[in-house]
This record gives sequence, C-alpha cells and structure tokens, in this order.
Amino acid sequence: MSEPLTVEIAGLKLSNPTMLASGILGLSAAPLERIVESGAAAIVTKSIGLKPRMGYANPTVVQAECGLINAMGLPNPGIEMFTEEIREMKHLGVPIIVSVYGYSPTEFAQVASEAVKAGADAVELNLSCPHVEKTGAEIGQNPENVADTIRKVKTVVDKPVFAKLTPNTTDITELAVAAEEAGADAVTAINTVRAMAIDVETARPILANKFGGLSGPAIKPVAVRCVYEIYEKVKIPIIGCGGITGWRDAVEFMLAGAAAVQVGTAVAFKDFQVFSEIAKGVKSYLERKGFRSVREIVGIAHRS
Ligand code: RRO
Repeated sequence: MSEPLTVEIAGLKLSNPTMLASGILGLSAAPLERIVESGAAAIVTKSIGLKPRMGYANPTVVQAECGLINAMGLPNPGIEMFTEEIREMKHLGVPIIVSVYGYSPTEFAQVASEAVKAGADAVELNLSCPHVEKTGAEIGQNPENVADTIRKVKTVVDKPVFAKLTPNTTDITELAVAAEEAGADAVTAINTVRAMAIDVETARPILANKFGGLSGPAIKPVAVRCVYEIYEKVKIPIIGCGGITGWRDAVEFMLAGAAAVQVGTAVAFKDFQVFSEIAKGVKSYLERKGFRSVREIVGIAHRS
C-alpha cells in the first residue's frame, strides 16, 4: 500500500483512517450513501440483537456541555429483519462492520454468525453500552465475560471480530488484554461514559431512563487516555473513538496508539464532510512532518 492514508485493520483495507461510529445513522442503508460520499472509509452499524427492541421512551437524548447524553436503549429491528439492510449496505463499496449485542456469549455468536452470513465484513461486539441491563457494560466490565464472549463468537465467524470496550471501569487495559488473549482482532476504545442530567426546575432527571452515555468532545481526553493505556498492553490494532471532530483529534488518537478512528457525535453536530476534512488534514500533517503513512505515527507519543 503506497497511499499515505490507507490503513489495514485485521485484513480490512480502508482508503483512509475514518469510520462512521456505531449508533449514528447505522440502522438503514439509504442515509449511509451520503456518509460514504463524504469520505467515511467504513461503516459501523447500530448495535443489532437477536430480537427486535423498541428502545426507551423519550426523552432519549439531552445536550450537555461539549457533548450529548443519550439513552436510546438499543432500538433495533433484530438480526432477521436487519439482514436485508446489510445486503443493501454492501452496495456502498466500503467495509460494513455490524455492531452486535447479546445477553450471553451464545446470543452474541448467533447474531454475529447471521450478520456475517448476510455479508458483514467484520463484527464489532458491543461489550460497553453503559445503560441497558444485562448486556453491554454489565457484561463487558468483567474481563472473563469479555473473553468468553469473544471466544464463542470466534468459533462461528471467519471475519474479523472487534471488541468495543467500556471506559466505565477501573482499568480498561484488563478488558483489552482479555480481548486480545481470547482472539479479538482489534479493540474499539471507547463507548460512551455513563452520565446523567437533572432539570433544576422540575428537579427530575431529564432522560426517561435517568442514566445515559456521554459522547462528544467532553469525553475526548478520557478516550485518548484509554487508547494510550491500552497501546502499552496489547499488540492488536486499536480503533479510537470518543469526541473526534477534526483532524487534530484524529492525529492525537493516532499518536496515542489508534490505527484508525471512528466518528459519531460530530456527524450530528457538524457536517457529514467531517470525514473528508479529517482525511485531508491528516494527509497534510503527514506531509508537513515528513511521514509516509498513517502507520508511521501510530503510538509515537509513547517514545521516551
Ligand atoms: O442504544 C443506546 O442507547 C446506546 C448504545 Br447500544 C451504546 O452502545 N452506547 C450508547 O451510548 N447508547
């Protein structure tokens, strides 16, 4: 690969290091065309489970200082219905990474297997949703659960398996090490930070679910710290996620150890062009600093 922006994550070839993060527009193929036209080199879908799920009542999103707090509650049509969307997404011409959740390793494996049969180029296991009971972070805060889930999924799929990790834990590196030892092909760091907002006039929590996940620039320093710590403990690629809104943020994540980045909240706050803006900015940075590829800057903030 000679193009400076191309990256390869566990065999997935990306034309630049940006992907659409899970949870933003990833429920149907149609709106994703504009995301790909705007420069996203891969798509991560909304998290999909075995059965359809309504999600929580409104309000499901509240704006915070420098970010959003969401408690959507995993709304999704279930894997059976979603296979048709995966097939349509294949026409987008970029890798399709299906985000998968379950309530047990067996369920994760069932959904992942169906997703791959429908054409997913990789699966990202949601071991980190901060506010839905009996799944997400409730499973993913425990390294043994992380390992069991990955091992089970790896027995049924022959595509790369990414583990999306939670920052809502004492030591995220224990989760990353468990993921690597169980055979994960990459880790995504991080999901949202458990948070809440209270309306001072009504004296009540704003979100119907009370608790949600904080995303956006507010969590970027937490995410950069997580990527930096994980890079010191594992060899598998790290996909950075959390508050990236421009090329400087993307470069910061790469210097900390991210091989690629995901952009979510900025798609809602800014223009879809955020992907091409980041790609262009990263390319200029590489040229200005005399680097030939993104690979050359991954983790260099660790140099002593
Ligand atoms: O659907 C959600 O409410 C949600 C999920 Br699955 C997740 O992984 N992270 C998040 O902040 N919200």
